[in-house]
Amino acid sequence: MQTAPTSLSNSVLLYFNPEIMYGGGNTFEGVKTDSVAQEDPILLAAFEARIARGEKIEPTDWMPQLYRKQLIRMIEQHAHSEIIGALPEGTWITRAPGFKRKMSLMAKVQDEVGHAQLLYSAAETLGKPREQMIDDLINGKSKYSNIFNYPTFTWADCCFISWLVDAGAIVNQLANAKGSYGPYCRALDRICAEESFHLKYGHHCVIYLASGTQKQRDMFQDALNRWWPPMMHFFGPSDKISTHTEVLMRWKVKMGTNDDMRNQFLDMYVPKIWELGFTIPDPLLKKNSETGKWDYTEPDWEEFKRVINGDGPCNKERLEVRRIAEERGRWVREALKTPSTSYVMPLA
Ligand code: FAQ
Repeated sequence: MQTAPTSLSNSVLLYFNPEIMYGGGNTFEGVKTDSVAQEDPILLAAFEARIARGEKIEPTDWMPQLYRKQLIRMIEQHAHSEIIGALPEGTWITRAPGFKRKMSLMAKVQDEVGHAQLLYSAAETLGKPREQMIDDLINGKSKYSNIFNYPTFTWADCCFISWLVDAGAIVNQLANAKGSYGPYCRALDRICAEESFHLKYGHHCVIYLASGTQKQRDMFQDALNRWWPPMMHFFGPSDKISTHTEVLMRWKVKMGTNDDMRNQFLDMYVPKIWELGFTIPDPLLKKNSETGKWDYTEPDWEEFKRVINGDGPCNKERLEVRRIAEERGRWVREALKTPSTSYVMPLA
């Protein structure tokens, strides 16, 4: 039986032990099991009792390998989503309409990158080095959110992201901030505070378009038509086919199922979109008075699978941009690692 890690340094060391190594993007070669059968039943029961009491699990506490593995997978993917998520809007900073919009968008994009840093730190507490997470992203081994693999052709696309993608992220993350893993929850608390501001900014941008000229309204309607299907995918596959929901909910990492989150988003934002006079491109979308849930056209899960597995419209471009950024920043990281390096005044 595997012994329980008793301290963070122990758990970090475990990472480098090929026998019991975990991590490695989506594959997690080190954890040989997807069950808890090999865990000490007494430790496991105590761990689950703590979660049931609503206690936070901290990095130095004992945890089942499967909990560690699932957390690394999910937090790492979330971190990648923030850093890649900065790209579709980032390209609009220079083209944002007016100085105030440019300043706000620049601040928002910086926040998203900051969220990635918080999340990488949270994932690192579980023992997977940041460098390896970045490598796994660039090599296409780790996933990141489907939605950032679509192009932002117009300013309205950018407004859609700032309002509705941020809204979706908040629905999911406000719930999960009440989850069980301390470092992730604390990162989510801070992220949600900033995302709420992004949401207000995005809503302001969309109201401006909605109350503008016909051309501006058409531009947002066109964005809504293109972004609605990936937005429905954003909350993850339907509960019928989700693989990880059950275990993540049992351990209070996820505080709602994918369908719950999708439904909550529809509840909160469909009325607001309709209020602005836009049409959601789904003829079946309506609140079912019997179930109290939204009926909608089943999202195209084949497209979703293709996109999250690397074959979306912008996957290659997004990863290439990250690869170049990584390469260009290498000298900074090297310099930081070498305390003896002397400061050289730049020539220009
Ligand atoms: N995209 O079994 P499930 C943001 C994968 S942050 C790509 O249901 P789970 C901020 C999943 O990984 C957005 N892949 O998975 C921002 C799994 O594959 P694997 C990100 C997805 O974990 C705003 C497989 O499908 N948010 O937007 C997606 O239980 C604006 C089976 O799925 C988070 O990461 C997807 N949408 O539930 C930034 C929040 N959905 O790993 C810039 C934390 C599923 O077995 C601008 N994460 N997959 O190979 C979560 O809440 C969960 O991980 C879910 C997925 C709900 C995303």
